[in-house]
Amino acid sequence: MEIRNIAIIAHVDHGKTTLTDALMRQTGMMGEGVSMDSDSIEKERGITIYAKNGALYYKDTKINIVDTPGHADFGSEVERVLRSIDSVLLVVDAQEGPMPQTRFVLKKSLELGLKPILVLNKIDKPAADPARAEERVLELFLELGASDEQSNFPVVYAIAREGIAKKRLNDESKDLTPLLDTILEWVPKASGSVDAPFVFQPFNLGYDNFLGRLAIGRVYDGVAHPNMSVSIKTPDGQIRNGKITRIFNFKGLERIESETAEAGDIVMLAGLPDIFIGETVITDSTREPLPAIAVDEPTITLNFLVNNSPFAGREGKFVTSRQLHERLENELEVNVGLKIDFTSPDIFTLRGRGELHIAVLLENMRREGYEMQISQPQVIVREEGGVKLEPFEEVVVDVPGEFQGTVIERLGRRGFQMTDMRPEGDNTVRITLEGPTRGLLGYKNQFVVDTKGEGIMSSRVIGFKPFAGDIRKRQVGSMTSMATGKALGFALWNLQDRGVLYITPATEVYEGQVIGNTSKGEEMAANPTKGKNLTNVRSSGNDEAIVLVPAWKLTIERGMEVMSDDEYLEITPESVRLRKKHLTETERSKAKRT
Ligand SMILES: Nc1nc2c(ncn2[C@@H]2O[C@H](COP(=O)(O)OP(=O)(O)OP(=O)(O)O)[C@@H](O)[C@H]2O)c(=O)[nH]1
Ligand SMILES: [Mg+2]
Repeated sequence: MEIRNIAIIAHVDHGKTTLTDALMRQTGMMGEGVSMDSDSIEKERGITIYAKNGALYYKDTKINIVDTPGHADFGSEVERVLRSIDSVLLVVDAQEGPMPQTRFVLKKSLELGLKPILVLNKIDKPAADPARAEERVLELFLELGASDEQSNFPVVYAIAREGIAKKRLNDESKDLTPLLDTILEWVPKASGSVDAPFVFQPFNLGYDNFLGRLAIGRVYDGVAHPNMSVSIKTPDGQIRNGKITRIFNFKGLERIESETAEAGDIVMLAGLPDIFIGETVITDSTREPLPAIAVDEPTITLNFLVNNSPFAGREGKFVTSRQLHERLENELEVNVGLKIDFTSPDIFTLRGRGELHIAVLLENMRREGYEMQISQPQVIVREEGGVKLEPFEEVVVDVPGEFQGTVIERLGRRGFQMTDMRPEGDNTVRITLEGPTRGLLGYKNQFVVDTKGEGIMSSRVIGFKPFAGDIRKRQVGSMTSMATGKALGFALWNLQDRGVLYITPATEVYEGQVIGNTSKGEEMAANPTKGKNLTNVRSSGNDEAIVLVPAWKLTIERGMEVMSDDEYLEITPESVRLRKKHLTETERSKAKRT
């Protein structure tokens, strides 16, 4: 059977997963209500976090599809997939046109010589403008130095959500057949010879409690069988031996145990406990290894420590340093963009690709029953030839015209310079800026406030550049509890004029816990447990009713954004609390003096 290998790439939310799901459903590989976004956090947030592969059968051809995440934090997931496939579906929202991550994933694809198929999706949106989007995509191809052949890409118009695709805008169509046919027409047949010695390279890792580490990758040549002895070569030529114990193929999202893995196919192999992404698995040990698969370096870092707050251990099942260490070691098995320094027994240093990248790990851990604390995320600064470098990002914002001034000014103070501005439909402008990642930490929430929730912002790291010097951020001041006990509505009512509260009445707090931030930016001690208890008053009518502004509930990401460097974020299965590193006023002033 012929095989075609493709990846679906795009900016976040442009419809990759919806399209993949629809392709799977049309070809009978997946039922209703099943999605490639199968992880619980993916389902909740509606975004893809992990690259996943599946396979479908169409007209006697097996099509392996890798669905990739669009969020910039997970860019390394995309990068390592691209080398192992033969073409990409570049999905672009017909209203938004190309966005920062479109550029990133297209650039990587073109560099590898891939010939993309353009899918202009969401043509059903009232403000969709497929012609303009197509023109912008072509501009982008040319700007990125695409060859003539690459710029001559086929275009398919789609409403992924309805499972419809067409080759011309005014064609009639009721399913995705036009897209499937375009794939067969344009994507080269998977190459490789079943008669040659076996060559395999993993682009993804999996883990199974019984089978251990699993390697997902492409068979370039040859055929593998269970219990076959192999050699594993690192990109720099070191060699070790191993044995493939079991083999799995894909059908839909399912893995199906198989007796063979053949040249051209994407498969999963068990039995190689120390295999890593980018290594080459071969039977002819004299063969040169395949080129390494590069993964972008981490850009932010934070400390990770045992929860030692007064409420530690109330909710979590796993709270010790040893348990955290073990869990993090396991994470490193599959989380390629993550680095951890375990040198100190109590404080681990995590380095990751962005706040969301790390927040997802923390969220997974709390759901599994872990408790922990983290310090404020910092960008990674490094030296090269005596020059101090820090990560820089490109930010693209779409905002209604009336907010453009505020956004440019606010980002300007955070070290960002505008590189482009153009109208984007009625009364919306698209502004492109460049500046240090450092200036962006803690900005997301401000952006929502500044644009009254109507702005869209996306960003991606563009590399390390010389340190941008001091930047002026608005410092958030903390409102810190000086008592331990239950928060009272009346006390909170008294405090709410001073800033934004993170807690609601009856929340248990401890001394040194940060219960809100102050609007003027000053540090403030408060007693949320003091005052008359108003429960009776509230139940007896409205005469003396107090009206509380809804609390700004902390989530892991919100916490990471507002916390200062003298604070920890405490994360447990049920709660996210912000606290001072030093819990009492006395300790804090002592710490300040030393
Ligand atoms: N109007 C419209 N909405 C669509 C269409 N296709 C997808 N969507 C919606 O767009 C949103 C994002 O879709 P996803 O498929 O999750 O996008 P994605 O590209 O996989 O997102 P990430 O993996 O997080 O980068 C969802 O709310 C979809 O329902 C379409 O053709 N028309
Ligand atoms: Mg997705």
